[in-house]
Amino acid sequence: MKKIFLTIIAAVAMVSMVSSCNKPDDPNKDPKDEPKDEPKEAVVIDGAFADWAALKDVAVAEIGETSAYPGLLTLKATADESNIYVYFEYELQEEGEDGALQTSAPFEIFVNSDGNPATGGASWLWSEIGYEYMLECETGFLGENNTVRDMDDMNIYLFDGVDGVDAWGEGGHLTQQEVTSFCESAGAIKNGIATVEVSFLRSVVNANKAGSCTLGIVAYNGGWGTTGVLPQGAAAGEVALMEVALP
Ligand SMILES: [Ca+2]
Repeated sequence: MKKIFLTIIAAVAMVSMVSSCNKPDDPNKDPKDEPKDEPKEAVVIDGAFADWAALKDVAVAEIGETSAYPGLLTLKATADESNIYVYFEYELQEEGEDGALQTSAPFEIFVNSDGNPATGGASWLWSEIGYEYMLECETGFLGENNTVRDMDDMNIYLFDGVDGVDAWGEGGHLTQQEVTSFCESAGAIKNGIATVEVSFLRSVVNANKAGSCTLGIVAYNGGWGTTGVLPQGAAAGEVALMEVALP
């Protein structure tokens, strides 16, 4: 009986030792490190493109067999609660008489952020547009040594002219917006084809409501000659902008 009693005491002592080591909270753990319930971004802007291939809800426009502006090959776009994401593939074009490839590639993204083609600016590039905002990368996506540069100098313009008028026509007007840190970009160039991904905040183009917007992209060479347009038919101006669902 005494032996059994001692065994029980030993067992109780062991259990209490174990429980004293098993502290409920780790004092070295910062509560700020706990994962939060923030929604996961639809696309990570890192110059790797597997996440685009895996997207379920993505809008796509591709170049046709005949095109007056063949530089842009593919345009994709998607959105999550915070951002609109744009992906494009661009084949570098010859520039000048010596046949050398372009060394500068500016581009613009036109966003009809209310989805209504009757409001906002017009353009010769698409049949229905009504864009509220234009994002412009004046320096372009080409970096040194055949790379895609970080486009932290992208500008954003509000069309605040007369509805249905071209920005450079009578009654047209663009106002540069005083916003910074609204976009991210990354990309890579392989065999003369640049693949680029850009994201920008929905709030800066006033596309906060669920529904859809439409957008299109135009690319240029160093002399601002138009080299690529998507969406595009056989010629620019034949098709409407591409619709992107906004969750
Ligand atoms: Ca509009």
